[in-house]
Amino acid sequence: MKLFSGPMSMFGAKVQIAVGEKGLACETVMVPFGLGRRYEPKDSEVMRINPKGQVPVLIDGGVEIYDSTQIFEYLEHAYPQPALWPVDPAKRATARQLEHASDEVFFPHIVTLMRRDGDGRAEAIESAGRFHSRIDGLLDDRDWLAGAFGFADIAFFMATLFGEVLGAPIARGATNLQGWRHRMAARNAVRAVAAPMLDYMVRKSVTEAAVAARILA
Ligand SMILES: N[C@@H](CCC(=O)N[C@@H](CS)C(=O)NCC(=O)O)C(=O)O
Repeated sequence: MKLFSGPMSMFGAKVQIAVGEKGLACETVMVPFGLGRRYEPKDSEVMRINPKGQVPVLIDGGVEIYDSTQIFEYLEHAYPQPALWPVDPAKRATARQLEHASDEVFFPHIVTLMRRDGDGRAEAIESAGRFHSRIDGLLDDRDWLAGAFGFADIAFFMATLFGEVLGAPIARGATNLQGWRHRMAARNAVRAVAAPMLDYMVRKSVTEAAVAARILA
């Protein structure tokens, strides 16, 4: 299996972690990335497989697919153990909805924080905080977002990592969420991906060593 990801790709990191959690042998190719030029010029294999020219892209034998959530679906069908979606249909639907909300409802607020002009910053931080509170409440009666550990946790961990780095930290008072992040950071597959990414961000002055240390504490 070959995975194209990027040194600062939130979506690529989701798949890297999932591959690690499933214990799969994988060659991970980090496409060239720079803070100024971003992903240009695009990798030719990524361009061939993904019309959007984005990572992650996965090649597994004859399967060539893109999009982190689509790749999660493939991984779960092709490599069911350990399961990262709940088996029960209702629980699975809830887990998928949480994974989707992490990418498509929460993360766009964090993307707003990447804007150089600072437009919409205060509102984005407030909205991210509201989402944090919602998940903090959800974690009142469970250790993981959808019951057992899985894809929803992986997606939200990566999205909150970028939130921490870009100025939307998890509040100290959100104790359930703080505990969840601590449990996430203790997982080998999570650390194996998050630690080098945070090192890269510290080296490129995207964040400070103290922030990186707090995320992985
Ligand atoms: N919905 C896609 C989003 C992928 C995405 O936005 N990838 C970014 C890196 S995190 C990318 O390759 N950006 C380059 C570009 O858009 O040109 C997924 O879940 O994989």
